[in-house]
Amino acid sequence: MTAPTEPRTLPFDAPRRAEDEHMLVRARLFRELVARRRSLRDFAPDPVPRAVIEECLRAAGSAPSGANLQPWSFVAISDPALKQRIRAGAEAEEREFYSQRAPAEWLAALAPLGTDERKPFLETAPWLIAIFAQSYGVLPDGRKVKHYYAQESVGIATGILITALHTAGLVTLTHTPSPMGFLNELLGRPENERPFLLLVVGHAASGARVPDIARKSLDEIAAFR
Ligand code: IYR
Repeated sequence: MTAPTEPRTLPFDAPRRAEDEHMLVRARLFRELVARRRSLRDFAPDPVPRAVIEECLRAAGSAPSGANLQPWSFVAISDPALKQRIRAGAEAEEREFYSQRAPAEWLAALAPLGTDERKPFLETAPWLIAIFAQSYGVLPDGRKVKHYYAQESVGIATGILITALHTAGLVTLTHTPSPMGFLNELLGRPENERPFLLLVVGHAASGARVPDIARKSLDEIAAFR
């Protein structure tokens, strides 16, 4: 048995420690910012610079992940022909979902959102970001590397991505056409990548409306012991 090697370390670049009141102000400002995020289905066709998307993806790539294996891939799509094919693939699945696959209980849960099989926003929005979770990694020599907590890691990265895009002044829709296997085919993704979700990104159409739905209160979502 070989002796374990010490991990290499660096001094921690700690965030500046804030006074308690200042922390509370910052926490409140952040809460107010993120509370204004809404899932939107009515996008303007206006373009968004690629550099903004790149910065937000870098933010997503800073997420914590199992054993720091960073098991995510993001494919940012602005090509109109590709968006059209993704819309066609998604709508084909959604037609099946709404007319056959979805149990009545699921359709009832979706009723307040007013969703249906039509997904024009997949063509209207300037960017689609297809997010993939790598169930395992592949080394240059072809050997497979196990990934730990891939779903959790990609979920955290996606949360940071959504928050980064919102902070930049963009709107998003977390879209999950089901099943999403057609994304591997259209985007030429390898076997080890499973579609996680399709993020629709852009600006809101003028006069866009959102469902009148509420968020749970702190008491309903948290406990202190
Ligand atoms: N994928 C379908 C259905 C759908 C499912 C859930 I859960 C939602 O929160 C919203 C929609 C669609 O996109 O219409």
